[in-house]
Amino acid sequence: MWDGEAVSDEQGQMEIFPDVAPGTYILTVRMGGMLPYETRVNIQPGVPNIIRNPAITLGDLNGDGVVDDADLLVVLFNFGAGR
Ligand SMILES: [Ca+2]
Repeated sequence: MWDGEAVSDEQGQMEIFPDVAPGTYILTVRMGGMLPYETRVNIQPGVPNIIRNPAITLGDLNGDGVVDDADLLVVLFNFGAGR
C-alpha cells in the first residue's frame, strides 16, 4: 500500500504514485469533510499517473463514510462558531 499526499492543480488534477511498481491499483482519496473517493488506476512505467476530476462529495463531517443527519447535527452544534 502506498500512503502519501498529492496536491491537485487548479483544474483538480493530481499526480500520484511517483515510486510505485506498474500494475492496477485501487486508489482511495480521503480528505476531511468529504466521502472517500475510490477509483481503479493502471500505473504504467514512464507515464505520468494523473487523476483527473475526482468525484468529491462533501458533507461527511464526522468521517463515518455517509452524509446523513449526524453530519447535519455537527453543523447545527457549531452554527455561529468562529465569530
Ligand atoms: Ca457522516
